[in-house]
Parts: sequence; structure tokens; C-alpha cells
Amino acid sequence: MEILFSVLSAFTNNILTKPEFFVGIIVLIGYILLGKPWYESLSGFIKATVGYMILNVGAGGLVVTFRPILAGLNGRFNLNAAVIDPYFGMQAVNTALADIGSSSTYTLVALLIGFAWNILLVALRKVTKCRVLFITGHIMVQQATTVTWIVFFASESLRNPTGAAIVGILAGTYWAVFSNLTVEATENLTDNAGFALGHQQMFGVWLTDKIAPKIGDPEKGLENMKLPGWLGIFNDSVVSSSVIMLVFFGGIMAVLGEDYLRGIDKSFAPTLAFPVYILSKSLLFAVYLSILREGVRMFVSEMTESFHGISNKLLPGVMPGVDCAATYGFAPPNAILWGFILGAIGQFIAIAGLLVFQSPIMIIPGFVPLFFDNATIAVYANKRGGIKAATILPLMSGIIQVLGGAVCVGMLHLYKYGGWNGNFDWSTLWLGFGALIQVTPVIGSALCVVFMLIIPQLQYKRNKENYWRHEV
Ligand code: ASC
Repeated sequence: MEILFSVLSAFTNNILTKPEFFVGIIVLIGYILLGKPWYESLSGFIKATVGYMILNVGAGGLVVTFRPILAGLNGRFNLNAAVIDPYFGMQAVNTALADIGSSSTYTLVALLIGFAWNILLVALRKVTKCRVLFITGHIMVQQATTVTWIVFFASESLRNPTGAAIVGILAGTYWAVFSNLTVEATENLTDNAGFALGHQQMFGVWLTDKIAPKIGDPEKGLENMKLPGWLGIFNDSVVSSSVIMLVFFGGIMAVLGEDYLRGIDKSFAPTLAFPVYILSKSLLFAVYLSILREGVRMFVSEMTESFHGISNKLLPGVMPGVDCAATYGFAPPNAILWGFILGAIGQFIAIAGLLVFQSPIMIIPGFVPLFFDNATIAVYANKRGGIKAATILPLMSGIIQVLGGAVCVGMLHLYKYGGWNGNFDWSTLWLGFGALIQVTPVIGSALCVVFMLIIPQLQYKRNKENYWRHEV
């Protein structure tokens, strides 16, 4: 038992929560199965792993640089508000679990059970119709944590290994089913690159893919937007993201004030002037975005080639569910910024609504949902419904993120702890699941799982001929 436990925890710590190695190993196996020489397989492993690590540097840099600035609004003005962001959500739940005398160890048990359950659902794909293995480890940790709170808060009698198993099955079913739900849209976006989404807005992407064509024309996409005259400098994504972020984050930093920022940011050197600090922080956005796109390019091209080996020989018809940033290489760069800006406008409209109607719960925008959800939604919306869809849908998403987030924070009493996961699926789909589970924890969880498992069956029924496309 002890040996099993140490093998499992080594796996969790070294591979499951380190998706770069996960992706690298998948690429290595894929190339070996394709019969490539060992040195080419090794080179594929290195390029995929390093590519993913570069993506992580870009995504991590964005998160680390811009998350505290938004969260600073909470501290600076003593708002008693919850930040809608998965890192804050995780921290809030861990504190809340300790407060009810429980522990976040259950979260890791749930994570392993969920992952094993996802593998089982994929292994039984002829019956379950699940084609995707969710491999984005840091997302799985955040989501298992959120579901742990939903279940443990609902019932005192589930604050034990049985409860953790329920959490694992709920989360694992969500990973398998909703990543599977993004297959068609992602294949269409990427021209059959052979991956699906394994992230936090999978339901959102499915909705986008369904609604966008009804809103706009894919021929009139953001890639065709050419700005006239001097505005033409904005056609360059480095220029446009730098200027936009200087206005957006520069404005927020100016409101927070120099003293406050010196207090919360240790990297703010005493000799550095405030305007230069603002300028350099804002320009970092373009830096990290360029890094992120470079990483995506590297690992996606390796994975696309090698996955044929896996899907031909080992797991016919199966693909990996990866980070939403992987799709950014398949969109015009301005789509990513566009989604962010429209999402931000939506979030600010909704927050103004909370203020006007004197909501007892206040929400602070979190960088991760604001950027990664809305950019992703814009990327898919642009593909299917052009600029019109890429404008309306992220705007709606921003509004929904705030209002849905406020309801979740109230329902799950997370206002005491100041955070909620806040990404699109967690303030929509999981708002519904969470409410049902609060009413009837065990039966509710079972109903959620059954409901989810029906989805791939319906998907298969509608698309029998092309469903296992990767098998051929
Ligand atoms: C998340 C999260 C991140 C980002 C990253 C996007 O949900 O926790 O760090 O999105 O995965 O690339």
C-alpha cells in the first residue's frame, strides 16, 4: 500500500502536475510508434517539452505580472470582495477547508481518482464515446480543489475519502466529457491539428461555436481588419498590445498609486521612477504574449505530427486536451487582444451593475478569466462568426463571469475567503451543478455525472461518420 502511495505521489508531483513532461512523453511515444529513429524521437521530446515550458513562461509571466495589479484594487480600497481568478479560488478553498477542519489532501486524492476515471472513460470509448484525455495538470489541480469545496461545503458527512471519491468522479467526468465537446470546434479552428481543449472554458467554447455563426460572417474576420493611416501601426500585435495595456493597466496602476505598489511589489526598485515602472510593466504584456505564441508554435507542431503514432497504433481516435493558449497560434494575434478588451468591458459593465444595485457581494476582475477565457472565446468566435461574433461573445462572457461568479461566491460562502475560480465554465455550468449538489449532495452529484455522460452519446449520434476521424 505504501509503495503504491509513493508511486502515485511521485507520478502526481513529477508528471501529472508538470504537463510539459506529459506532453513530451506523449510526443516521444508517438514518434517511437511511428517508427522514427531514436534521435528524432528524442529531439521531438525535447522540442515539445521545451515548447510547453516556453508557453508556461509566457502564460506564467502574464499571470504573475498582471494578477496582483487587479487584485490590488481589493487591498487598496478595502473592498470586501472576491477576486474571480483560479489562483485566488484555490487559495480561498484551501483556507476554507482548513477552517472546517478538513484538509486539501483530499483534493489530491480526488485529482488522482479523477484522472484515473478520465483514462477509464477514454479506454472504454467505444461505449462512452469519450475521445479526449485531459492532460493540463495545473488546471486539474485548480478544478479538483473547486469541486472539493462544492461537495464538502454541501455535506458534513462527505468530508472524508468517500466525498473525495465523489469529487474525483465529478471532476474526471467533466474533464473527459467537456474536453470531448471541444473536439469539433478545435479541429475546425486548427485544421485538424489533433488536439482538443483541456481548460476552464470548454462549455463556453462549445456555446461559442454554436452561437457565433448565427451572429456574424466568418469572411469578415479580425484577420481582414486593416486600419487606415497612422492607425495602421496597431496592425502589429506588439504595438497594439503595448499601447492598450499601457492605457488599461497603466490606468489601474495610477489609481492604485505609487506608495501602494511599492508596498506590494518587491521588484519595484527604490531608484525607479513611477512612470517608468508603469511603462515597463505594461510593455511586459507584449513580451509575454510573444513568448507564449512562440512556445505554442513549437510544441503544437511536434504534438500534431507525433500524435498520429498514438492515435494510429495505441489509442485509435483519442487526442489530448491541452491548454487554451495552444489555440492562440491558430488565430490572428489581434483576436486575442480583442477578446481581452471586450471581456474587460463586459466585466466592468457587470461590476457597475453590482454597485448600482448595491449587491451584497462585490467582485474584482481576475486576470486569468479576463484574459485567457475571453481571448479563447474570441479566437473561436472569430473563426465561426468573424469580428461581430468576436465582439459580442467575449462581451457577454465578461458579464456572465462577474454575475455568475457573484452568485457562486454567495452560494458557497466564499466571500469570507475572497476568491472563486471564476473562469467561464465555473460561473455557468458549475453554478448549476453546484446548486443541485447543495440541495441534494449525493443524488445531485450522481445526476450531474449521468447528465454529463449522456452528452458524448448525443454528440456521437449526430456525427457518426466523422466521430472517430483520427482512427483512419
Ligand atoms: C488558467 C490558469 C493559468 C492560465 C494558463 C493559460 O486557468 O490557471 O495559469 O489559465 O493555463 O495558458
